[in-house]
Amino acid sequence: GKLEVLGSGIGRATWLPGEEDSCKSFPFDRETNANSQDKVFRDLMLNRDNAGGSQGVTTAVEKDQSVSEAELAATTAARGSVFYSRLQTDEGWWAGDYGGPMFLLPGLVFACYATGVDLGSARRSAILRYIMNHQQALDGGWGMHIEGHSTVFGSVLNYSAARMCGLEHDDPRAARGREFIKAHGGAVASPQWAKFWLASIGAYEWTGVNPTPPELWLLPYWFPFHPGRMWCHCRMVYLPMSALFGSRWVYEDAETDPLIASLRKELYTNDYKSINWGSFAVRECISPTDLYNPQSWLMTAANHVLHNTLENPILRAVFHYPLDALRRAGNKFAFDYIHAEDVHTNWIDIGPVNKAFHVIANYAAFGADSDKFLNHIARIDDFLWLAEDGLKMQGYNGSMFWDTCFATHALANAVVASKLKSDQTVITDADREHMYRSLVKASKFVDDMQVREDVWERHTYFRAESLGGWPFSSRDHGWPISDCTAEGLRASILLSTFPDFKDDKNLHHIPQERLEQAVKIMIELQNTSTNNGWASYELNRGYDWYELLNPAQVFGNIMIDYSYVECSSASVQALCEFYKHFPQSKYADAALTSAAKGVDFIIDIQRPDGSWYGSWAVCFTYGAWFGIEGLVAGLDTCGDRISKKTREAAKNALVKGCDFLLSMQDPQDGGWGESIRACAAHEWVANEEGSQVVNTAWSLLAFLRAIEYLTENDAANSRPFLQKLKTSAHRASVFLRERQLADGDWAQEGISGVFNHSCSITYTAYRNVFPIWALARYAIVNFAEETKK
Ligand code: LAN
Repeated sequence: GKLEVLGSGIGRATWLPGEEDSCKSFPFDRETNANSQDKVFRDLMLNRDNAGGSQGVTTAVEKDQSVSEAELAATTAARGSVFYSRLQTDEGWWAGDYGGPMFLLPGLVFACYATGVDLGSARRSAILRYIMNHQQALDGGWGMHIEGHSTVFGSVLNYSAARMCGLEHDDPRAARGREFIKAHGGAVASPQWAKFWLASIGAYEWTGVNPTPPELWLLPYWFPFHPGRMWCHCRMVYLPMSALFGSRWVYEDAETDPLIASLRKELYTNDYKSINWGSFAVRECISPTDLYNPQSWLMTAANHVLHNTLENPILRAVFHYPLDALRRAGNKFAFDYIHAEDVHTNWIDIGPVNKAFHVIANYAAFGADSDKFLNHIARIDDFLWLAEDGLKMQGYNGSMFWDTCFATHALANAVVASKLKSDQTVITDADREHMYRSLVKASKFVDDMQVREDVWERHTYFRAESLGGWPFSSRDHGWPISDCTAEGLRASILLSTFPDFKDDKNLHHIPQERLEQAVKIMIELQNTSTNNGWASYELNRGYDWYELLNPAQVFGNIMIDYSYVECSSASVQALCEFYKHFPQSKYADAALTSAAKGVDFIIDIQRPDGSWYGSWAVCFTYGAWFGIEGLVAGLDTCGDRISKKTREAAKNALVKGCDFLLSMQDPQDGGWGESIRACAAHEWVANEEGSQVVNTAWSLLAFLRAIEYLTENDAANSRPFLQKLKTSAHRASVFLRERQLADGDWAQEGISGVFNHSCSITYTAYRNVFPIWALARYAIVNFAEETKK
């Protein structure tokens, strides 16, 4: 029967059940490009009966001498928009492949296997297809993410999951996988998280897992180290880990299941029974292939001490009364907390890792027939996505809201650009109408997605305020994020003030009061006691030294929520935008003060070479786009809230930022191309395949903002520099145009997103949204110039 889904269900991207086979109709060759083109979904959307409107017949402007680059850019943006709006769902959002990490799907497969959830043969075979598609031709292993080198982490998890989905022991691909695993030390050499997962299914022993004691939840919050002070993603993964560790949960049939017995042989170089699980050597063993973030001496010492005291069976027997009571209390809090997180997120959960763990935790605590467990099963499809490479687990329950905000800017700018040159038909009326309708639909979704209340018992469960915020995916998920709130606010203001929409009854205007709620939450999220920047979900609650206790080995900088240029710039921009449109609001003044302080942060974290490190997408082009947009927003709006000195510093930072980008532009094709490896290296790494549209669009957007600002405020002094920027922008526009495909799409190039410095994540929307946005802006800025002349 159909499982009941809690929550509104709006923005739920689960069109795929029953369609699992359709990936077979599209070729996928990892060796050419590890990224799928997201063809399955796009094909489905393009062929809908109700796709309506234009079929992308926007008049192409012939490339002759009389047509300016700006006109060509406007046309290309319009064509791109018409195509992209055909991918919009009826609820007004855009979705796309949000895969990339390779360590998520196995968690879900393990959880379902161990709790007896049948994913169905269609899903299983599409999952198997995905895993085998991403086995590396080079060495037979699997990476941590689709563009990464093979690791023991990726390999033991994917190998085991593939076996659960029907990969035969004697299949030559399985043999190659085993070969890689064994050559690198077997499952004993895998990082903490893999050991944890394997222990849950009974293919590793709990005594060989470094402790994640649930007792830590019982510490008082004023204690300097408390899990409630950790970055929410770290906290929410540690949570079920502590509960499952605390109860040493193991798949009940592990001892009799032939597949588990076989995995115990397949994943190890030695006889399973002979392994000295509790030894330091086994617990701390990790393959060099996996070690992005070597564990600190402090963490090693803490592991050792905890393992030999709190987890020592003899000590536990002797002091069983206090120790068991503590463990029971720790477990109880952890399971209550798990339930609260389920309620807060309508059983979606904050991310894919705790989602899979919570499936097990609910099974363990409440049983297979409980509503609580079944509510989870009903929300599994939210995380699955089907593309040419197969069925994958996404990094979140989607990126719907985030993508919709950016699409709104892109489309709105394309509409404006298409109307500036009335003597030249850059777009048909039918197509423009189509774009309007798309924006109107988006306005409903933006409205729908704003969070309307704080979560239940939020203080007990370390939750910040939610009322007025916007999430990254959907309101059912509900965790608000600083920059998603900022983008939501910006998109709402843009839509509400869009000149052509004044009388459109269908447009959703968010009332001022609710916009103020968003402003309030953003002001509260500024880290005023440290650096005046914005972190992702919450205020920074911990300390830098928490990183010494990072147990993950494969990720860096995950322990606390740091201030980021992206989150800070988006917040500054949104607060400025709010001030401009609502100067009478009771929050206007506070918004401006907050934005002005934010400018300091953006200046402070610029690196000496003029670059900004982008933490959530690849990498310095993304950082520069935010850095520059944030600075200009502040300079334009904050008036005397910014001191003379800061104003000078901001201008210098702007020029330095542009200089950095100029130095990285490809002299041949005028584009920019950055590799995902830049994120781990913390320095510019050129993309091996050359320039890419997404990096180029970010750079172009940054330049256009700088050009506008300098032309307006400093034209006399910066003439030669402006000329450089304009020439460079022209070349970038040509590059973006020439990469557009005949139907208005752009090809998926290298992966765009990243998290925790080391793992890539797919944003398929970016290849459409950013070129459209940048080209449209290019047209608008240049038409303005032409008119002035
Ligand atoms: C995301 C996705 C969105 C992203 C932005 C809003 C773009 C960013 O500006 C702030 C950080 C945020 C919210 C973000 C944080 C880390 C996430 C949640 C992810 C990259 C999506 C997946 C990732 C999550 C941690 C993956 C699960 C893996 C673990 C190691 C727990």
